[in-house]
Amino acid sequence: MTVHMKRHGDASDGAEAVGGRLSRVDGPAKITGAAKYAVEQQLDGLAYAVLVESTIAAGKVRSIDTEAAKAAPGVLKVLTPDNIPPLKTASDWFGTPPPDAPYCPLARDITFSGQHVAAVVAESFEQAVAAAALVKVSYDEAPAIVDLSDAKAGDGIPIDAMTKEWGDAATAFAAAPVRICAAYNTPREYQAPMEPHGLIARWQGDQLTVWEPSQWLDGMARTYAEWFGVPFENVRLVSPYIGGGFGSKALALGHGAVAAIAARMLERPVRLVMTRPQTFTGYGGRAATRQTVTIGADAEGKIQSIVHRGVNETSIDGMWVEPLGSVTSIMYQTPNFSSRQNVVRVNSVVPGAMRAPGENPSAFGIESAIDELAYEVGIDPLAIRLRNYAEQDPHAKKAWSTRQLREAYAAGAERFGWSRRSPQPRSMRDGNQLIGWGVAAGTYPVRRAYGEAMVRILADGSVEVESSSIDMGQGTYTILVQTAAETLGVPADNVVVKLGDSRFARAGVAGGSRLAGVMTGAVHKAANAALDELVGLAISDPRSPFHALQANTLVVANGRISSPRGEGPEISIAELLASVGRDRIEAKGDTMPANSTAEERYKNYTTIAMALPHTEGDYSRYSWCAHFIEVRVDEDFGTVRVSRVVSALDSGRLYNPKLAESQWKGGIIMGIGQALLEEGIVDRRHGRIVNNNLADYLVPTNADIPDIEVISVGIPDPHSSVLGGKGVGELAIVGVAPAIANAVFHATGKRIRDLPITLEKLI
Ligand code: MCN
Ligand code: MOS
Repeated sequence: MTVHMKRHGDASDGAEAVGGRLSRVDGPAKITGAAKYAVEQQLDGLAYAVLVESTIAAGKVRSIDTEAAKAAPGVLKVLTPDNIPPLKTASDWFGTPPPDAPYCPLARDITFSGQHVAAVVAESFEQAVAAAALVKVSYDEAPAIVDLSDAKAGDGIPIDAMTKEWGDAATAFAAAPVRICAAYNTPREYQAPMEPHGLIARWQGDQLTVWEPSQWLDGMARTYAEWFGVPFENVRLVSPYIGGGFGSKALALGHGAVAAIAARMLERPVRLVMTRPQTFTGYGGRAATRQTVTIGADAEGKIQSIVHRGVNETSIDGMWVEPLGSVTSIMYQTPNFSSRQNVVRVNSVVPGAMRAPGENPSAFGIESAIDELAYEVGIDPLAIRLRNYAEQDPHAKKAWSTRQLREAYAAGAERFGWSRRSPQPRSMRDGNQLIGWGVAAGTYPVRRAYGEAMVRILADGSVEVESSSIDMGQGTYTILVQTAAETLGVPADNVVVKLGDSRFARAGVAGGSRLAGVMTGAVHKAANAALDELVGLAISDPRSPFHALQANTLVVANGRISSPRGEGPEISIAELLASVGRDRIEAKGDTMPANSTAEERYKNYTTIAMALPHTEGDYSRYSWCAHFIEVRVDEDFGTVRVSRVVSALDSGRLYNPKLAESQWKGGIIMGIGQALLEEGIVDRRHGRIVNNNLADYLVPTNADIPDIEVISVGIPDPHSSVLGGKGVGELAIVGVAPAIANAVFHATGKRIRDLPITLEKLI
């Protein structure tokens, strides 16, 4: 019997072109285990490092007793702040020149519980774990500010750059006939990627190779290079597969510095993998936030004024701003607006990026508040959104590049059956279950940057694409296969995309949902350059059967070249290359302005300083979505289950609808977790995260997730990217939590303004 393994979605159904539903080309490698993740590299002489962390949240390390650890079997080195070489401070992700100060990834001054204070390196992982338990650290403990609700926390530091104001919001609010004022809280949340952070670092002379899961190889390579004072070119990052990042794997972190220092000191490759609990303190999750949203409206629900005040936590010595006014300032038309934000320092690791930082908690505030306004005025929550629809960007005062939000409301409402909703809270039920229907909108800016790619047409007619960009599950490999296949006119099976090595053509961060737009543009450009060269050879080389034909009469399709007018033969790309004596065509293409300097190019790939503002020029660019969600609340137990989700989304043109839908569903699932389950709980005595593992920090499982329906309402947006797409990866999480909170209100009559919506808040 012959078994044909046909790739699902092939040329016959148009799946291979941009916009087709080609299945993930990296899928088989992942399913069969052939995909090698960073720390799975087998290297000769590998040593294993294990971190020792502070057990207090504030104070000083008085002493570290390493004697017992050093004497333990297999131990090669015990690293403390006293015996490791100082590094240089690296520049931040804007590329701001760093202070001329040493950087030490092992701390003497403790600002949070779980801070790295020492590390043990041994011949085996087990020996390192055993010896790490023997390191004795004594402290002088100081009082800690455990979180935002701590009496010592104070009002914090105003972040003036976050202030957005127009009109006179206070006066307009005072004069408004209908007023809403409510406070909304979101807790600490964690990215919880399936693959924990970790790396293998190896030095060969002054050359450093780092195998590490990374959303940004070139940015992280820059940081390693700056820490160790070696040229950028000396650092190679390798990260072909990544088990999820969700924002947490974009930057080089302290544990990476520890591993690289150990590798240099021992002159051996060193592997360091975080334990799951360490992933809750080794880097930051989403900052806890507090917001007050005040809306003044007329009796018909037309908004006159919005006043927004936000606070997010940051660490004692680091700065993280979670822009809470981001959605508040653009979602609805308002003549008067004021948004301000403070940050409060608490004894925590510096918070970080987690899927749609800023927009996500911001939408919880404004999209809950607009729902409250709807009930106050007595109109439908969908109708009030349409009544206050922003026809242009109310803050930037520019036209939207594209905004299919009205279409999203219409398509989602129709599919969900919104018109059958009974408006009164507690008016829909199924036996013991109260049923609630909620709606909320979401948005995320289109972040843009320049990209670069290498495209090679090889002697056998196959195509190779190389880029130091990455695929952490979003689908980069697949959409770049589609882009190259379509642009060059070859079958997708003939295209191999290589990612995840900083030796390849440079790439910026896979963050802010920008990579797909950036990289499809770059590959399109490089592939076009390769195609031009191929066709040029075909008509100019005397050995070519197409010699002296017009370039624009040649057609390359399905890997074959022909003249539609029947002049000359139809031959394969391989045959053409053979006829002209070439073994490859190679074209590097980028979307940078032609006169860009080497320094600008370096900056473009290694910092975010060259990113193009989403309100650049005449347009304001955002992706949009509307979520319609049904919940069932058990009247006796207060348990909430999401039973139905219909979301309509505008991400512009989709490069691959199958993958975009999967991204959107992933975002919605994370949003369900945020609404109902996720909360980092701080031990008030020790400032520790209590639920620092996946048994206690709950993320949704299959049983928590109903059927989710996603509908694309986007149209190509030429202002957002080369191929017309807008961002996909982060959009769909935005608005899910408020849609659920709004549905819970509709079901129960209880407004929960404090995430997550757990049963004790409903009783
Ligand atoms: N896509 C599309 N059409 C578009 C845009 C995108 O079909 N117009 C599809 C493509 O399959 C593309 C994917 O959506 O690969 C994501 O594209 P994009 O929105 O540009 O986002 P990035 O590639 O920059 O990915 C980063 C983004 C972010 S910032 C987070 S956080 C996040 C996310 O992607 N983390 C993820 N999605 C994730 N998905 C997985 N599986 N794991 C993560 O850690
Ligand atoms: Mo995504 S949080 O911008 O990596």
